[in-house]
Amino acid sequence: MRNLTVAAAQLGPIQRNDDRQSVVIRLIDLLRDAHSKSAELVVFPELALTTFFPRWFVENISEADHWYETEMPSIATRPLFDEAKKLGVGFCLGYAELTNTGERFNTQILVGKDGSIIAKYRKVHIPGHEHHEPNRPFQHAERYYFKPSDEGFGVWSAFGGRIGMMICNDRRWPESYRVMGLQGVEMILCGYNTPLHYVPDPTQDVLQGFHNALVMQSGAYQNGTFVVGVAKGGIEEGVDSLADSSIIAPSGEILAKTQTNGDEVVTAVCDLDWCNNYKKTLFDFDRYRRPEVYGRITSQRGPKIE
Ligand code: CDT
Repeated sequence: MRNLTVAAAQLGPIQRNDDRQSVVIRLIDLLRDAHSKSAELVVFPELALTTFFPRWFVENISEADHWYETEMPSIATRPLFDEAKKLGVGFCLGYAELTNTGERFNTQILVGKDGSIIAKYRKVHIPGHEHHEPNRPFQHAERYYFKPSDEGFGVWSAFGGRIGMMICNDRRWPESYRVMGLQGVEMILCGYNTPLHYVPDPTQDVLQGFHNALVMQSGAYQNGTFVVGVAKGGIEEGVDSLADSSIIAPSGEILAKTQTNGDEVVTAVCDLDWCNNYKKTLFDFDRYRRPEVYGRITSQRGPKIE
């Protein structure tokens, strides 16, 4: 047995005027709650320090600079790092990153029990649109605010296992899980902000919870890995977002799920050896995969009808 107790630390909404200090106080409260439930690793959502600012468009992107972090830990987040180190718990945190060369990424970090940054992941699949779409009830201009990362999906030896990261829309793409599966991933950490109203096709609105569970449970099962999906849910600046944070086993079963759409912690004891029940049987990649017939997956982007 290789037990790792993980916490999904869901956030309720962060409004536009909530400053970093007030958000960090909430994160520390969640961290303490998770620690009291024996968590060793606490997973926070995507863009966990600010409101989901891509819902607004600004003509000059530098007007949005204040939503981004230029260093980590920053002055505002230092107390979270200090508290985690004091308690001896690791955490995973999503935030907007502005690099010193002016690049903007949707980023998530993995922090060890000693407070040091083990790994950084930058979102690969950037959804939404790049230009202002004034007819929408709200914008989803992630493609304006974030550059898609070319660094891909890493997996790191940490917390006694093989840990990978992805962010929100990445969870809808089977390639995200598989690239990590091929590096022996045992637990994937994923923060998300998912508006319940999908403007391009509102027929999907009532299916948001179903689709969220569908992709993460399938990805877990098909790659023999735990998946920890963590929401920023509730009504943020008038936009209602999915909660349903969950911890999913390599069997595809949900081990723990939040019940509210506010700040809430759920935990599960994850035996990482459970992954081998799948990795060494049905999904023994070395034995059963056929990469020689999967060429189209990496050689083309969209469908080619011949
Ligand atoms: N944050 C994020 O990636 N959200 C998307 C919303 C749908 S695309 C407008 C998601 O896949 O949940």
